[in-house]
Amino acid sequence: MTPTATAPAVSDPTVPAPSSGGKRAFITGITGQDGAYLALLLLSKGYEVHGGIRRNAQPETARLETLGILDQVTLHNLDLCEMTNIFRLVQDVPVDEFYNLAAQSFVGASWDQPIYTSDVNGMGVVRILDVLRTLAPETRFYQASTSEMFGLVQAVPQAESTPFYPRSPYGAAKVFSHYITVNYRESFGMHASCGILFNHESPLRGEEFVTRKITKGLAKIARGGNAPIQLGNLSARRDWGFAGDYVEGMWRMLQQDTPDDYVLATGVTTPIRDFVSFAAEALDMALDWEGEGLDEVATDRRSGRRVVEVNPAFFRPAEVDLLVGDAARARTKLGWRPRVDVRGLAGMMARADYDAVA
Ligand code: NAP
Ligand code: G4F
Repeated sequence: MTPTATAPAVSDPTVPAPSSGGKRAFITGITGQDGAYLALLLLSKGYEVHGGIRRNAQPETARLETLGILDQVTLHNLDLCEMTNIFRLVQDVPVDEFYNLAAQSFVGASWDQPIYTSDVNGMGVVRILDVLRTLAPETRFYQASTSEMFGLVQAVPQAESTPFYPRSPYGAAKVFSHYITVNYRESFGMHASCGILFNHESPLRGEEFVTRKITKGLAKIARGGNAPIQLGNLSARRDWGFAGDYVEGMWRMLQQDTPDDYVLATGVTTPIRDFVSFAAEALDMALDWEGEGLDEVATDRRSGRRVVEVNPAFFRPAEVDLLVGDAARARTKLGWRPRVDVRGLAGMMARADYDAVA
């Protein structure tokens, strides 16, 4: 099938080896937030970009379309639960770099789907690693590890050497995939690196994540809606950066002579409550916070409208209260630095949602 702007190209025939000029990369999870930004980055660097897409009645290509690159990437059917998909893919599409971004990525859902989450986020990774070591051991591999592995944090800030203490089935599965990647590197000499990424967001963020839920909810209110945003734990703190900056760090990891693990983070941690206020400011709202616990609310001083209410339905069985990362290794060895701070990020997302609601 030929790639078009409307129908994803799902290519099954064998793809010849890359030409001597540019590199070729494969991205699992190319339809997600990070996958779309990484594809854009690699295309800008002259890569031939291939990616995995799950068979769906309605293929999820909206982010690739938004970035204007759907017709520049080649998509292949791939589900990480299906070993045969991975085997055929690695056999048929030789690549220089393989970025594994696919995951059941929503922490909250991982308590409802712990086995599925463990299969995709844990076993899915060892499936890829074992096929690569068998068929294409020279391929450079990136694993999407996460600050969620630190969970009940054992040190502040968190660096590569900080012990893990995951607090969700998602985090536990990611600890497995992190260590199995390290193990394949050490056992088989593979060029396999893990990026321990702290939260990174963008206008392409999934709407179930708290930042996007906030900016979309605020945009609707700013456009005249009257439904307050229902949130859970307002006091949890996250180290939020911009996804576009973080994919640059992923790429830099695979350009190193020696594979390693790297934290990517801003080093600044912000409560959910403050993220709401920053995003509201960008839409000319000024929030007053009153009450405590389940009775806490935010009201827009200018319009008098209720903007946020607490809803216990969004509390989690176990919480990660404080994440803040130390990205010194990435700064020193990769020359990586985030360019967008949390206030700029909240404003960028709020304005994008405001424009989209119009
Ligand atoms: P995302 O937007 O939710 O994207 C996840 C991608 O994985 C989607 O393309 C999804 O495909 C795909 N996927 C899900 N299950 C799959 C399966 N069984 N087989 C193949 N593909 C599957 O997530 P993201 O924010 O871009 O995150 C990218 C990666 O980084 C994830 O591994 C996540 O756990 C990790 N991470 C994210 C952050 C963050 O703050 N964003 C921080 C640390 C680590 P569909 O489009 O079909 O659903
Ligand atoms: O936006 P969140 O759902 O992101 P979370 O759980 O930090 O996970 C994200 O970042 C991880 C990196 O640390 C990634 F590995 C993972 O894939 C994902 O990208 O929730 C952030 C915080 C939590 O403490 C949550 O309890 O926001 C709190 N929160 C409060 N109210 C809410 C809500 N979260 C969501 N999703 N929805 C709420 O209404």
